Amino acid sequence: MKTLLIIDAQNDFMPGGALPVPNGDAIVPVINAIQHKFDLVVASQDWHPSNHVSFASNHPNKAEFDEIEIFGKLQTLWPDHCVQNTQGAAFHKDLNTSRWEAIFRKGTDKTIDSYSAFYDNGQIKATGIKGYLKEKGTTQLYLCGLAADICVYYSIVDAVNAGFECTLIQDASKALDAKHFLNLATTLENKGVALITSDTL
Ligand code: VGL
Ligand code: ZN
Repeated sequence: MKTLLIIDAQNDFMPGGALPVPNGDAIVPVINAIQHKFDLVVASQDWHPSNHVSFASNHPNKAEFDEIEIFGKLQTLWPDHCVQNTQGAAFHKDLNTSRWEAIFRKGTDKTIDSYSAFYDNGQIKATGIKGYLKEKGTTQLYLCGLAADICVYYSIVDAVNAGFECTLIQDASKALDAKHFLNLATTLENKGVALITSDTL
């Protein structure tokens, strides 16, 4: 059973947004064209309170893109983005959401960030998506969205560990740092993840 998981296709990650991914909006028509090929379509949504720990603005002596330690792990400090109930947190207006059966919100706890759609960065709290996808009968999980080198990457790692057969749809994903993503793509391939383009679906 084939499921498509669309990661964080939100305005703040699109050109003109608070934390723009280069060419982020190029994924929208690609995603719209492929959704009908899946048995189930779900999405994640980065959904932060304004006092979130990952925002540089909440650390008076730090700058955007500085790193700090949270629960023993390095955390990049981001511009304020995907604040709950703002336009920046909304999905791109051209994205067809009619087939989406569920949206999993993440990053809602102000004390910890959550890149993956499965768990927070400390692997403490689950979103429930693993159990949801299993109960729905998902065996093959196809992932896409923004940003390929951050939230898509960490979601794939958790999905592989959860036992799903994973595929990354490359032209339906864009990275914040495309060079860095090339290294991560090799890591994913070594974990058995298939890297494809949407024309082969
Ligand atoms: C993301 C940085 C901070 C993402 C979310 O969706 O890739 N990146 N929050
Ligand atoms: Zn975020």
